[in-house]
Amino acid sequence: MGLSSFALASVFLALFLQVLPGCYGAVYKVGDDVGWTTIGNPDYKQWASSKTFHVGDIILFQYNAQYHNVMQVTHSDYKACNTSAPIATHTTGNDSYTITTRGHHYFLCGVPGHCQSGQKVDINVLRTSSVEPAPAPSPSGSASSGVASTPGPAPNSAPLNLMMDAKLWWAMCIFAVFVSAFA
Ligand SMILES: *[C@@H]1O[C@H](CO)[C@@H](O)[C@H](O)[C@H]1NC(C)=O
Ligand SMILES: *[C@@H]1O[C@H](CO)[C@@H](O)[C@H](O)[C@H]1NC(C)=O
Ligand SMILES: [Cu+2]
Repeated sequence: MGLSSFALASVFLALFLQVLPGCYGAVYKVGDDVGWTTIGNPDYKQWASSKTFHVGDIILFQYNAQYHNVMQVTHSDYKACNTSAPIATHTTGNDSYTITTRGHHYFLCGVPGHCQSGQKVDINVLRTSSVEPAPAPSPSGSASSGVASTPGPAPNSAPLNLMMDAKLWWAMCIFAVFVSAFA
């Protein structure tokens, strides 16, 4: 193929490599290696804050179903550890929850005392976040100088965010997955 079509193919390939990872949700196992438990009083607040959740990600709760369960609850029930009216209850010991909306998703263990002792987690998908697969390189160089040295809105994130919210994103995903099958 000619040089120009090679260049075009390269551009498309680069685009697909950017888009493709965002098409598949990441799987986050709550608590990582320790899982969903009260043993050792894992800090699930700290665990959640170490992650950046996106719509499409899967939250996996793995635990011994003899001793624990998973309840999705409202904010006030989360705060009060109130297990009387859960939105949903999971009891298999290997429960996956797919994030479909932005904002907070509150979970706790419904076994008496467990929520009070810290077995609760707030999965927060930031409303400002997108399913952007990778941060665009900052034109101003170092990340620490980022906001202050960049006049106006960040040049790359605004159009990307718009795109993520649109059906165009899914069209691109499907297209990228389709093309990657032949690449
Ligand atoms: C728990 O929630 C239920 C229903 O939402 C409510 O009636 C009850 O008073 C709550 N219990 C506590 C201890 O807050
Ligand atoms: C738990 O669920 C995940 C996701 O659904 C699955 O990939 C995994 O194989 C399951 N593990 C066990 C031990 O069942
Ligand atoms: Cu428990």
